[in-house]
Amino acid sequence: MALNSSFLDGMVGVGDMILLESLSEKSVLENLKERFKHDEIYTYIGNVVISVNPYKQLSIYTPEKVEEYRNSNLYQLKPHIYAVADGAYQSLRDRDRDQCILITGESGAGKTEASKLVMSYVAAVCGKGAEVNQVKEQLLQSNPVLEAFGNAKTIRNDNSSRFGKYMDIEFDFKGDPVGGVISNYLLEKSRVVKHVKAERNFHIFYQLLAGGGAELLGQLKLSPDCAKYAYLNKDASSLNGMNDNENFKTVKSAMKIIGFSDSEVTSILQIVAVVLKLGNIEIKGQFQANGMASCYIPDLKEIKEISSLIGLDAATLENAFSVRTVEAKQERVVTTLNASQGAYARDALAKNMYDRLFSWLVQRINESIKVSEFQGKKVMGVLDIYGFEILEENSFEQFIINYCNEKLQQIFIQMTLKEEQGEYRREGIEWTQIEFFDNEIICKLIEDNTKGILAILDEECLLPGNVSDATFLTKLGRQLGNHKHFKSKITQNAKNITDVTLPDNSFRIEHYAGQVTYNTNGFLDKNNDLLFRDLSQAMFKAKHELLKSLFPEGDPKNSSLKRPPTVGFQFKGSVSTLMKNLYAKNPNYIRCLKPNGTKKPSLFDDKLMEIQVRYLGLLENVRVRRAGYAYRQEYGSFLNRYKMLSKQTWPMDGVEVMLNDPEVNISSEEVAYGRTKLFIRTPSTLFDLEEKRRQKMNELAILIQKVFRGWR
Ligand code: AD9
Ligand code: MG
Repeated sequence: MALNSSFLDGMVGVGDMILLESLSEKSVLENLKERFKHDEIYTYIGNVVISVNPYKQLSIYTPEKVEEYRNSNLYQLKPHIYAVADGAYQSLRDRDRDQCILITGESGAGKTEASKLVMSYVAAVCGKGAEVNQVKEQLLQSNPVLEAFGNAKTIRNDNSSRFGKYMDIEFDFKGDPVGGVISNYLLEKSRVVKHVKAERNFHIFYQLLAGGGAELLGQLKLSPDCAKYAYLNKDASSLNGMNDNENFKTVKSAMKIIGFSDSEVTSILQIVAVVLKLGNIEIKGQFQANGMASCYIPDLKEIKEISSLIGLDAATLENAFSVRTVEAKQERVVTTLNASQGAYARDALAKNMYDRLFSWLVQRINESIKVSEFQGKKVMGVLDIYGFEILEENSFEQFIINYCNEKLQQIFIQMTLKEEQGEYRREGIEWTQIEFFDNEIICKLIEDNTKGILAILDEECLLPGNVSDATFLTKLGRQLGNHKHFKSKITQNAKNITDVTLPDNSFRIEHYAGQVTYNTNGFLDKNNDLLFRDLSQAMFKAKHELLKSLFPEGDPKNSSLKRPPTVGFQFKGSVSTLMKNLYAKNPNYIRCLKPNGTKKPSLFDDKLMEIQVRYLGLLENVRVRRAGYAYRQEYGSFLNRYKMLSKQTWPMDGVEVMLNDPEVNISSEEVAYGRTKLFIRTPSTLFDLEEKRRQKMNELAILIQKVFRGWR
């Protein structure tokens, strides 16, 4: 296969796995390993780029590199994420095709870094000028802000995204960025109140304490000492390689660039402070004279300080943690909360407050970067969503994260494997079917409208009366017990055990990426996500404008509002919108792999890599690309672009006539004629055509100049 020489020069292993001599899982892995050893972290499978996290800074992201890749063809230079970004950008600018960049891989594999590299590359190569530069800056600066509030140190990644992010960058007809829209998906808000020892809460808490300075912290009634806050884990409060103090400055400056006013920043930080202080409210139990359990707050210091920060009467706040009012059929019933219910209410308020603040931040950024209706729009979507997670203890959050990853895998399968094969079939091109694992069955197991796990969970959440995580699990066992990818177990003695080897109260899904056992404790609660009305009503009474706006359901006028949809239901809806959005665009894939589980540079853990290569379906991907054609285009647009290469197509039209012209000189092996499209087997053939076209254009330009001069 003839490829542009610069693509092969000095190449370690093969830059495109399509070129592997013998294809097997072993050869794919060895190729990645060999390249990784030489710091070649990028490798193609056709137009998909595989990226192996180097866990060290490489000098391959310099402005010179940007220049090198700018306007290059994918195969002209060494594989690089810039080449993919450039290909997507060129196609958007020159062919008016909306693009999406889909970045997948497990936690710590390098997705967020990849998304930032794509964004900074596009920012570097598109138009200049004060206005455009301001838009670019705003778009780029959304990253540090959202990372501060939405990322945290986990066991797997010191800067793990705990929310999903999809960003549409919008361009005008010239290809200059004019703005964007960010969508956020389910923040892991349980982290606000609880995280395992070796992990941390969201970065912003530590940044504020480390970088706030005496004056600001004084105003917020905070101490700089993390150990003083129950929601912060003092063991992991400082992180190697992460400077919370410096990062706080970066976040504040980013907010300014995006257009946050000083008073907005103050309001945001006040809410962050309130969340921290909520965690320090100690709630104790007691028994009332009538023998009923109730709770009280022995030390009112935090309550008073929170009240003064948010402009709320301290007694109202205190009361909201000790009673619950239920209104049913025009009757108000007030019940007292016991100590654990009081603590539950406190934590629920902290989680909700933070979560709503985060969503508000995204909306606020969107206000700054949104595009006016009149600017012509082409769109590049960048998806950076939490990676597949298998933890020791997996809960509702992992279930949702992994569901999302199933959907992304499905879109990958559909768009590359299925679609590729389907297209050959539709176009009547000879093709041998390739077997691959289709994860549709797992997606259905989770999201089917009636029999899916999410539907069963919702049904249980909406049922009145005696429902619990255990009744939910029993139902799962009963309805899904025979499913090939599902197993469950309540307790040793219960009915509906489908696998005795499972721990109690759990179910297991055989995901495309491996088996995951989910503990159902808390599933109903997390899916319901109900905040006691007393809490939202108290928050709505606050004078703090931003905080008040985060709890609209606390407005007495809204007291008859229907119950909000469940978390699972909302998530399924937003994932489905996302999928539609992605399907409508031309996909570009960056598949990130994690070389080891210890975040070490230069360590290639064969076993870990093998698992990822297998579940990402890389081998099938290579097989499909090898058997297939690298490039295809509809006859009409193909002819439009290249007809100038052959005299015979003037005036007679026809792709075949043109390609058979000895001057064009394309081997018949290289092309296949489908029903509506022409298929080209190898990229180098396309480069040939492009090069010839460029020469012709030059000749034409010279000719026009001559004619023009002749006229003068
Ligand atoms: V998660 O699902 O959000 O937990 P990601 O996003 O896949 O995960 P991330 O991009 O955050 O992982 O990368 C993890 C760490 O690997 C980064 O903080 C860097 O320290 C390191 N990394 C990733 N990509 C690169 C790279 N291209 N060059 C150098 C990198 N270091
Ligand atoms: Mg990330």
